[in-house]
Amino acid sequence: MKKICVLGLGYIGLPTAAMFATHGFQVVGVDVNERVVETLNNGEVHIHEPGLKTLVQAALKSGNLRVASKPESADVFIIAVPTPFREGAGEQGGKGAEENVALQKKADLDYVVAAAESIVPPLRSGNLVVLESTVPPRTTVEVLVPILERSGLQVSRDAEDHSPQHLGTSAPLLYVAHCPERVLPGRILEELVHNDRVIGGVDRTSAEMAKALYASFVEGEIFLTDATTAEMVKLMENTYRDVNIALANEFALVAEQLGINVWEAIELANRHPRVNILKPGPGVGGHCIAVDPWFIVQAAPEVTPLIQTARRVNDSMPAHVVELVKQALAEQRSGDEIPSAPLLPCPPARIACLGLAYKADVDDIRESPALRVVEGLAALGYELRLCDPHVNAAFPWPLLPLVDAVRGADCLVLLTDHAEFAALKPQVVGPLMRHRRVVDTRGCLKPQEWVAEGFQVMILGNGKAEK
Ligand code: SAJ
Repeated sequence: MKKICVLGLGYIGLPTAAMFATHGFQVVGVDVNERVVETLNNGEVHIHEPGLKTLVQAALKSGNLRVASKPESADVFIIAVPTPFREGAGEQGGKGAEENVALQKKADLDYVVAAAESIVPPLRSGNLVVLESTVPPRTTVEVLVPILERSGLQVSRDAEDHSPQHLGTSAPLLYVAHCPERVLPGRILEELVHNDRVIGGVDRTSAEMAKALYASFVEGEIFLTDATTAEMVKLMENTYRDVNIALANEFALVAEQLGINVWEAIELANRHPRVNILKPGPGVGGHCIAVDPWFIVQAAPEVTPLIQTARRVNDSMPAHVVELVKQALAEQRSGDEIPSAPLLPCPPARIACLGLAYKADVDDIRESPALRVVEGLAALGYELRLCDPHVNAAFPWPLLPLVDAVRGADCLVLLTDHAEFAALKPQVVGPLMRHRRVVDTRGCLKPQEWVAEGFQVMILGNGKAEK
């Protein structure tokens, strides 16, 4: 039985390890975080994802999946560690270029480098190393390969490579490929199996070996290319989505000024057979789409104004939501007795922020625009109550069950379209509130229902008054 060592037991590494273990491989899952190792060894799972706990428990029970804190010798190594970004000043070109990229964010490859270095000692001739982490173009060939070759083994570059460096070498070989993950949080297990995969080999043999491996459970098609193209494909997918969302957000801002409803307009525009505009919202979060476009920018800052602008448009949305909330609270209506503008004498307006996760029905708060909105509202002096039934984390403000978060509130701000929130009934929350105001940043409430219950309703991207 082939043995696979998976480095990084996060959102991608853990499901991948469990999937291989339930498809006939002996798998060692490695994580440097002792708490993750301990949790899994106790039969618990630290990530909320439909079906994952059952799959991991089955894999552990079968004996095919073991969890450890250090890598060990194997036939295949899969690196699935995070690649966060760090803020950095641009390094390229003249003064204009520097200004342009001054706020650029760059890939932090420390985890990838550390994972690669950790497998140098156990590497053996004939091993295949697969990088799944999303990385800037050329990372596989320029960063990963040189680290792996410190083992004394040479990375295979097919016989067609007649460069003097490789001609006649008899050093034992390693095979290296990039196989970017493409699964959607919330649907990871289903997409791991059914999505098509792109595999980029440092050479063709490496790509073919990786294909044979993934074909054990992937039912989608597997396409082969070179490693750098595979890196770029992955980044292009997420950048395409980011730019599309930025366009939707820009349309939302225009719609607010022009007095039209962007949600209605997008729905109608999408009836065109070749148009598919995504949804506006409070911004783009998560560990992928808000991060990956910067990896392309970092590789080519001078020729990526569109990608950079899209990032900035999406990053500007939380501040826009704060403005909407201020406006909603500034509109005094008959029956309003308390000061609702920020920083007025006590009591300040009380806001219930519904949703902290970066998107619906997940527990992940990484890069979540909801948190930026919460911080912006807090900075204005509002009294905040937070609610997110999926999230369990510490915040400087109380994280409460829905009823407690809503009780006594002067305004609800819906930040994440979790199913629980989309199904909220104004008849239920209205009587608990001090004032009936709601700001919907996801366009998921039915405004007429709320207006009928006496709510003042504000919807991001809707410039039409809801009456
Ligand atoms: N969002 C909008 N409007 C939309 C769609 C999304 O504002 O119409 C926001 C979401 O609320 C969220 C963010 O964008 O804050 C990203 O959510 P998402 O569901 O679009 O994507 P992710 O980050 O959960 O997963 C993406 C996926 N990539 C693509 O769809 C091209 C997934 O397939 C990738 O595997 C994943 O990134 C990754 O790991 O790279």
